[in-house]
Amino acid sequence: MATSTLKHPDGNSIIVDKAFAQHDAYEHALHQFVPNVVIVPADDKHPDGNFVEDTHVAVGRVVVATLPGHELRRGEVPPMAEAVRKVVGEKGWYYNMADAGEAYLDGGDVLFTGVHLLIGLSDRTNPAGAAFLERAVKDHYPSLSVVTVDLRAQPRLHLKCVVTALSHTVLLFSDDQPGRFAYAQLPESVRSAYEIVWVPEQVASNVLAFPDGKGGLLGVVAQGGFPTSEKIVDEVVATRFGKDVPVVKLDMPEFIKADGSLTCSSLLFNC
Ligand code: CIR
Repeated sequence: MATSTLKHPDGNSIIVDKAFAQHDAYEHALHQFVPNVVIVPADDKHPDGNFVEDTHVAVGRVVVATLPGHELRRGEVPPMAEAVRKVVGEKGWYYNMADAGEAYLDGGDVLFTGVHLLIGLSDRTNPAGAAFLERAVKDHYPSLSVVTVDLRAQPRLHLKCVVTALSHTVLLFSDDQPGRFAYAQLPESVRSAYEIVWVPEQVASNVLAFPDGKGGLLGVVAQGGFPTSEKIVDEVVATRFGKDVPVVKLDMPEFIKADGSLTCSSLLFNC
C-alpha cells in the first residue's frame, strides 16, 4: 500500500517552516483579489490537506465533492465538505462522488474556463469520475461544452499542471511534451476559441486568475522563480488586460516539492 503521495525528487526535503511562510504569502495574495477568503484549519492527519482544490469542483452553482484518486487523500473530503457547505450554503447544487461506485477524480484535473469544462484523465481521475462530473454539471447547464483530455500516458500529475486559463479567452500551456499533448487533444473548435500562450516551464503554466466579471482581470497570481515564463505572463497580462492589472509572483518551492501547483491550495466559488 502507498504510504506517501510524493513523487518530486526533493519531496523528502520539504522545510515545514518555509512551507507555512509560503502559504501565508499565498493567503495574503488571495486577500488582494477575493472579497471573502475562508481559511480551513490545518489537519495533521492529512499532510496533503492544503491542496484543497482536489477535494471539490465548483462550476457555477454545481458543487461536487470528489473521491480523490489517491486513497491517502480521501479522508480530506468530509471536513472540507463541511467548510464548503458553510461557504456556498443553499445556493449550491451538491453532488458526492463517493456515492458513485468506481468514480474517482481530483479537482486538479478540472479546468473550467468560463466557456468550456476540460477534464483530464490521469492516475487520479478515471473515465467514470469524468462522466460523473459531466452529468452533474449538465443536469444544470445542459449546453456547457465538456471536453475530456486523456493524459494518462503523460508524465505529469494533473491537467492543470500543464494548462490553466488567464481568462475565458486566453489559455496558458506549458511548452513541453505533456503540454503539447494536452493541446493536441483539444478539438479544433475549442483550440480556436482561445488565444494560446506557451510558457517554457511547466510549473509556471499554472496561474490563478481573477476575472473582474466584465471580461477583464482584477489580477493574477503566478509562480515566481521562473523568469522566462514570468516575463511572458507579465507581457500577456499587460497587453491583453492592461498595464495596471497586477501580477503577483509567489515563490512556492516547498509546495513544488510536494507536487503542488498554485491553483491547488484554494477553491474558488462564484455563486
Ligand atoms: C498529491 O500527490 O496528491 C499531492 N502531493 C499534490 C497534490 C497537488 N494538487 C494539485 O495540484 N491540484
